[in-house]
Parts: sequence; C-alpha cells; structure tokens
Amino acid sequence: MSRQPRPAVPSIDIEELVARREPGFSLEAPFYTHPDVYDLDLDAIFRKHWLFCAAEAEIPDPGDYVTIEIGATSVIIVRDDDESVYALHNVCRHRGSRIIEDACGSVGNLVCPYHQWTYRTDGSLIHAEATQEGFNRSQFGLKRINVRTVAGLIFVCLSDDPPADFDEVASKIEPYLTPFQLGGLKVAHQTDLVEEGNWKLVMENNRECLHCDAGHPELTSAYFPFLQSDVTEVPPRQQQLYERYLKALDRLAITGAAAGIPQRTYRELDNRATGFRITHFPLDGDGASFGWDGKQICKKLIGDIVDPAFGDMSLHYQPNSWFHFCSDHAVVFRALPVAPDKTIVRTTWLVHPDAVEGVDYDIPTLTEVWEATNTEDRRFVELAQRGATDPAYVPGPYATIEDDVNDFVSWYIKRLANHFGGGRDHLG
Ligand code: 3BY
Ligand code: FES
Ligand code: FE
Repeated sequence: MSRQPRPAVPSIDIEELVARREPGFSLEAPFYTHPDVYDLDLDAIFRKHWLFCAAEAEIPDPGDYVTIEIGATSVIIVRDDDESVYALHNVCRHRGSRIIEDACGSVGNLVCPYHQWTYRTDGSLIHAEATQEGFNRSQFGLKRINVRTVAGLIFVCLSDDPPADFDEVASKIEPYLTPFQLGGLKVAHQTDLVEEGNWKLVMENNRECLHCDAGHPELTSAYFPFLQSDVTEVPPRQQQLYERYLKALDRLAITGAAAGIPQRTYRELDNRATGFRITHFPLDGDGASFGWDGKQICKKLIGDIVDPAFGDMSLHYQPNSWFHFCSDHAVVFRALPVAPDKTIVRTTWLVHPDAVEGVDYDIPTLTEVWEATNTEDRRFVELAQRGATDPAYVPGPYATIEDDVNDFVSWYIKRLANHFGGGRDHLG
C-alpha cells in the first residue's frame, strides 16, 4: 500500500501577522498553533533572551547539575568545585554525543558515555583516549553558555550577544531577593506539569487574575480580599489586618539590610528586552503564608525575615517564569515550550535549609494552594488552546485588569519585530 503524504501545513507570513497585531486584543490563531511560529519563538525569544532556568538550591554542592532542554538545545547547569555555576552545551566535542541524559544528578567530572572523553565541571577537557599527535585538549572544552546568578536564581542566555539590560534588571530585583537568602534554601518539593497549550497561553494566563475569583478558590482565600491599588477600597472589617500588613512590610527585613526589602512596585514588562514586574500583596488571616488561614506552613522562617505578616512578594519575569516569596517558603515557576501546543511548567518549593519534613512542614500542606492553582490553570490553558485551534476563533479584547497580558503580548510582538529587523530597535 502506498503511503499517503501528510497534508502540508499552510505556510503563513509571520512578519505580516506581527505588523498587523492589534494592541488590546489577543493574538491571531497562528501565534498559538502554527509550527513556523513555534520555531520562530525558539529563535527569537528562547535563544535570544535571558531565561530563568533553576534555583541555586537545586544544585547545592559541587558536581550537582540539572539539564534543561530549550528546543533542540540541551544545557547542563553545573556547580563547579569552586562553587561557581557554569552552563555548558550538552554536546561532546569528540563526535557530538549527548553527555548527560538525566534531568539532574551529581558528578565528579562530566564523562561522555560514548568514548569517555572527560570534562571538568567548568567544561575543560581533561581526558581523551588515543588522540592524534599534536592534539590540543585546551581547544576541545565543552562550549560555554552565558550564565548569571541573581540572589540565588540562575539565568542563562543561549545568544552570544545577550540583551544588555539584564544588568539593570538584576540590580533592580536583587535588593528584593537577597534578604530571602534563596541560594541557601532547600528544595522541599518539585513538580513538572505538562500543559497541552502554547507557552504564550501559559504566560498570558499567569499575567492576569481576572480568572481568579471563579477559577482559584484556594488562591483567592489565601490572598487578602482583592483590592485595587487604593487603600480606601479596603473594606472596614479588613482595615486592621491591612494595617498589620503595612507594618510588617515596613519591618520587612531587617538583619543586615538597613533599608529592608524595598516596598515599591516595579512594572517594566513591556519597555525593555528583559521584562519584569515585582510587587507586594497581602495575604489573608495571619498574612504569613499560603495556607487557608494565612498561618505559617513551615515552622522556620527563611532568610532575614522577622515579622512574617508581610504577605506575598511576587516576581513576574519574561519570557518564562514567575515567583512567590513569603515568610516561610518560596515558590518558583518555570515554563518551557516543548511543542507548539505543549509546555512544561516546573514548580519548585523552597524552605529553610534546616527545616525537617514531618516536623517543620509537610508536603501536602506546603504545596496545597499552588498545586491546586496549577491544576486549575492547566485547565484554562488547555481550554484556551482548544479555542485558538477552532476555526471560529478570532482575537478578543482584553479587560481593564488584563494590562499585564497586553504588556506580555506587546513585549512578545516587539521582540519578533526586533528579530525581523535584525535586532535594531530601541529595546536592544
Ligand atoms: O502567579 C501569579 O502571580 C498569578 C497572579 C495570581 C494568580 N496567578 C497565578
Ligand atoms: Fe563523546 Fe566520543 S562522542 S567521547
Ligand atoms: Fe491562574
């Protein structure tokens, strides 16, 4: 029986789609469904920008590594003997075999399974059998990738010419993060959720809480009743709690950090190559953690925190992550695309290094709110993907409180325009 050729995917003009994007509206369907857009996203976004990859707490000791897959590119993130972090291409310099197959682990050296070329954790080649005369080991180290650690968070950029504004962003977010001492925390739990949706739908869903009241009962009961920016909107019966939150915010920090954790909100999602937003928001009840009553869910406070009632500090980072920090734990989220309609969301819960499971915290209580929220969000992402795949789909208008979705999409469109223009726009 002769094989039927697969129907070709109709080709599209992505530059034209970028040029006609209507601000204030969701994107046209091919941005969420078409394999050419997916390939372009990998090139123009994921191979060009600083990506959040892992928390330093995931590789606490020399030789510890995690691998991450960015499209076809496999990256080894490894802690060297001198404690510094390297990002290396996972491709042997002999005949190209993949070196590390596991997602995480610990090594003395990096040994290629094929013919045992052996590399130090800084990528330098230290052993190769039966080499030709004149072979110079120093020329055949593993290729290095740009890597930066910011207060315990690891970022990599696959481009040889990374966005220059990362330094400025790092210096803005560092004072917020340093008092949590993230680098010294312990991974209490980690999950990978496969979401059947385009990575942009995952990010868009994360950038709004219009769906929270109806969609996230656990999260909305953990947060202080939602308020817009104006304090006068706090209901009278919540005034006392709110004042306590403000006091805790004032006292945030403290040991060693004279000025404390900054309180101001930065909202710079759309005006630069490395978009981010950092903000504080109160939690309900005791205001200390993501539990039903706002009580601590780990007995040990993290970092320099002395007054736990400051609620939640969140960081939204483009293109691929978001973070929540409170008094007794931090939750770190990383999205990576694996297909036009598939994204993996990794969630990592970090606690005090001396916190003991079963004594200071238990996993179901620690993870309950964000596990439930993730599962609910996965459904929304999958519904949105199915809608975008339906021929009836047309872009729809954002609500007034979907500004951050609009900013994410505008940022994305500018990055594609920048890519088509050869990188010559004002965003760098
Ligand atoms: O993680 C976030 O920051 C967004 C906003 C609140 C709910 N959502 C998951
Ligand atoms: Fe790695 Fe040969 S391909 S040692
Ligand atoms: Fe959500």
